[in-house]
Amino acid sequence: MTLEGEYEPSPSSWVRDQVEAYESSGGQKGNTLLDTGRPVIIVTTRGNKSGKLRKTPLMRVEHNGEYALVASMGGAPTHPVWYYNLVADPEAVTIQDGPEPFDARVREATGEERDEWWERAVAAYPSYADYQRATERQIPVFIATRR
Ligand code: F42
Repeated sequence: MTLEGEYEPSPSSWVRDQVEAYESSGGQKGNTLLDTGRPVIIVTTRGNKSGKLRKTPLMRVEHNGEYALVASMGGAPTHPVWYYNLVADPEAVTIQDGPEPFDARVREATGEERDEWWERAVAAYPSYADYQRATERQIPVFIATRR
């Protein structure tokens, strides 16, 4: 079932603005990370406490119609909150990569599968490797598949 509910914009103005630009232009604007020119997607999750919809731009890491969602948060010591939202409900997720969002489900990658996706993630956005070196936690990688 498509994710429905009240949207609570991010407290970070640059994240909020990027989501607004992306959605209002059908992915024509706000579709890269700042001046890197690297593409982003918009991921919607449900807040695991508030129940509100949270929208998070993430780097676009796509392979055969599936996507990696990399919980890097710039190499911060803790996981981003959206990581916990997805752990709480792996089916409560939509992804927008272009004009229309689609419903997805996620699973956290482990072992060889994570290694393969990590390589793709670093190819798409090399700074992920720096982020992993900057933190002691292993950066989680979800694989998102269309429902
Ligand atoms: N972050 C990444 O981790 N990986 C990426 O590849 C990535 C790319 C990227 C590209 C463009 C861009 O603009 C941002 C990018 N970011 C990337 C940053 C990303 O968009 C997020 O800002 C970042 O990962 C932090 O995620 P967060 O979920 O921790 O967001 C914080 C700032 C946030 O919104 N917090 C909310 C708040 O109000 O403080 C809470 C959101 C929430 O889900 N709350 C829950 C609820 O129930 O509503 C519960 C909260 C709780 O207390 O547990």
